Amino acid sequence: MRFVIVLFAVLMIASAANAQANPPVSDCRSTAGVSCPSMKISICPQGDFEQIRNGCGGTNDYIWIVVRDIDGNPIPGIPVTDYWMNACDAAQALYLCLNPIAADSLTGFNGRTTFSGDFRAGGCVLTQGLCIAVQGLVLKSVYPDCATNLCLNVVIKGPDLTGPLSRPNGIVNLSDAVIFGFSLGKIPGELGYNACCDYDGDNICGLNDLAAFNLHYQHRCP
Ligand SMILES: [Ca+2]
Ligand SMILES: [Ca+2]
Repeated sequence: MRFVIVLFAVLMIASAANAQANPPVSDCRSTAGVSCPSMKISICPQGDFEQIRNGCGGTNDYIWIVVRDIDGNPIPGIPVTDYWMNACDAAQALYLCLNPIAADSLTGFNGRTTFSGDFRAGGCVLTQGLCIAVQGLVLKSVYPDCATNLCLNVVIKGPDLTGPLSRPNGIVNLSDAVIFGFSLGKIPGELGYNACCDYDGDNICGLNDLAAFNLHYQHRCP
């Protein structure tokens, strides 16, 4: 009998500790943002093109998130790989590698952390921005309505634009080179121009972009 009581007590303590360590995330009370008004990141599935910290022309930029529970209390200690981002517009959906983004740290006592490193994915998002998910929940906006996905003002470009299903597929290879080749030397308005191939944003798919494409050729998700 004594053993049963002790076991019960241990289970109750373990259960309470678990509940305290891991309250459920609220997709409505949590929120996120970008450190500059409009961010642009060129990405490669291998994670070795631009980093989020380079997204506003400098080296110190970031995406931030504050994770809260249903009561609005911050949730500290969220693991760094419990997140993903993708296009708000499903038609521009990215190909996400395993663990496509990692936070810079666990969420702090205020539920906050930042992202400034790699984004390992393929694809291109020119309009409507990115949504962000924590522990599988896509954040909603704006509290208390929370009727739509929260969309961060981020433009994504990169060399992996297509694959066997005419979608980005996490590898930069010949089919992507064909798309890039059509756009090379073109400016907006010209037949074949593809803004997704203008990585440096100077309104021409030019030699700088070609050099970057070549650098990432045959790269793939790790
Ligand atoms: Ca591809
Ligand atoms: Ca360019």
